[in-house]
Amino acid sequence: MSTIPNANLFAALRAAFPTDLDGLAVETAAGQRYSWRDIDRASAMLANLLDSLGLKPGARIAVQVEKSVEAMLLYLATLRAGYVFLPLNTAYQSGEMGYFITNAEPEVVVCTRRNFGWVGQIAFASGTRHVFTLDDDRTGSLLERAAAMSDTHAVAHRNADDLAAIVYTSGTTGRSKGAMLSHGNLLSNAQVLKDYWHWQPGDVLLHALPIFHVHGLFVAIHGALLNGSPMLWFDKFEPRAVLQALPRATVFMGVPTLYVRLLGEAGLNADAVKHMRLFISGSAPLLIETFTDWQRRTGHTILERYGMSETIMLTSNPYDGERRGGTVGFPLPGVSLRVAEGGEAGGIEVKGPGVFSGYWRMPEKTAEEFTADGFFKTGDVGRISGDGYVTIVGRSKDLIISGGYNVYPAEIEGVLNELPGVAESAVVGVPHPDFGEVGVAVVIARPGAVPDPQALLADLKSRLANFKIPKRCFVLEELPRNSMGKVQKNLLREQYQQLFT
Ligand code: MCA
Ligand code: AMP
Repeated sequence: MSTIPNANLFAALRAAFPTDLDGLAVETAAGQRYSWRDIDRASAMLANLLDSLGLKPGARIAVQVEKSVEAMLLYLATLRAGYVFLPLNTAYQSGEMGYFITNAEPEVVVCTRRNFGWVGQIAFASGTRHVFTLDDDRTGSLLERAAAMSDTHAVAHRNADDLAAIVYTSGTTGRSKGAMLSHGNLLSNAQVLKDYWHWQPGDVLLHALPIFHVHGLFVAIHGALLNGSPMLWFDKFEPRAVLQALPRATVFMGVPTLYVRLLGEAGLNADAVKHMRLFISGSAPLLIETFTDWQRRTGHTILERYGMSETIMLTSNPYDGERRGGTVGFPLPGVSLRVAEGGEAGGIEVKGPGVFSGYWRMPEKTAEEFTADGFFKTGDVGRISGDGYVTIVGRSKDLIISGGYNVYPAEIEGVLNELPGVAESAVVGVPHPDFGEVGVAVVIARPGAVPDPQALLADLKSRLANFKIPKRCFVLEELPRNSMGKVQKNLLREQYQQLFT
């Protein structure tokens, strides 16, 4: 028997389950209840199913399914069996999925029954041996096969630097890159946040974020499980239903759009949130108006934090001290954060136990993103106040964050430029009251062509995830350029600044 402690993240989460395994672990909005024993047994059955497939060590399990408790169980089972989880947003269309699957070469793909035809075709064509289905009503071949498996499973032994997940994230140019996250990256971050946010007995997390990305999958789920806290589970964010459930919760995590939509509910007041302990925001800048409106309406001060797929959480406003609006707080314990160029504001560079080991099969890209002394270049621009608060003032990367989802203009422009009648295009982000920021496309026609903006957007929608589609499209005579011939996106941004406000 190995004497080295098991660094598998699941082992730590399982060790934090309460002693009473019959207590409530998850309750869905539809009233379905799962005990801790259910979570343990079901993740064991799914882990045994994965083990029965004879997968290679390090095999990727790619999952594109709607949010459900079973989807979370599949994540936990993948950790438990020691394979590598690859979450994929259900909005991704076939071109996007084709790229992820050929790049990651998963041995197992799990998709919805509705998408089995096309996802299965892509997967089998790129060498995937097993394609299962899983729907959000607890049906599909994955659960049918798992039902025959044993409900006990010894957690696979993993080292801290063994891979646990690959999260795809786009770059300034080119295709998406898979950020490789280890058991050690994920567990160390979860442990730091448990202390920093004062997770405590009696906590209940209201979980209403998607679980395809770091915020909902890691920050939220690990937080609750590592504290042995139950979750009130919403497959979709419905502000009214969430508001009604808040009296039973103590912790809530959201992207700013969720707070904006909750503020739109007349019933949001101090009484409705009187049992709450903590509201956390991240993934996109929280406007100071939202921060102060929330304080005024509820008496609670939202705690804003900052992170990335490549690093998990990096900074947080304090639990006890001043939560300063417009800032993302202090570097978390163990995180070294500096501003490049030594000036007032500059590129944020970070080092710490949550920082990933590199991009999947892209050693050159990985090398480009790290400094000679081992700091990761985030692409965010920030400054640090005299008393240590970090403020994100902009981004050096050309990125739009819309409702907490990242949209890379280069990707949209690449697809737009291929459409009939389009000579060239530019996509910029402009302020939006609901999503914070949305994309606007500007297109230059080919000589003699008269492209219809609505038709272009409809065409884009069949090729890209819906949240990436610009909300408006304009056909112009020419793009503003500087003397070097570079498109001046700042001028386009200024021109369309007021479009939605
Ligand atoms: C939906 N739509 C959007 C977005 N979401 N448009 C722009 N940006 C969006 N984020 C559009 C759809 O394309 C559709 O348009 C219409 O809205 C309705 O779609 P539906 O899916 O019903 O929308 P919704 O349910 O109202 O979704 C809004 C949402 C969602 C709840 C705010 O976007 C969301 O859950 N966002 C959270 C993202 C998140 O978890 N990010 C964390 C990433 P049409 O009808 O024209 O098709 S992790 C991260 O960033 C780092 C690590 C960190 O620090 O956390
Ligand atoms: P992702 O690629 O999905 O991991 O998104 C990471 C990016 O989200 C960061 O590089 C930031 O630009 C942004 N981000 C996350 N949290 C915040 C925040 N609290 N304020 C501003 N930007 C944020």
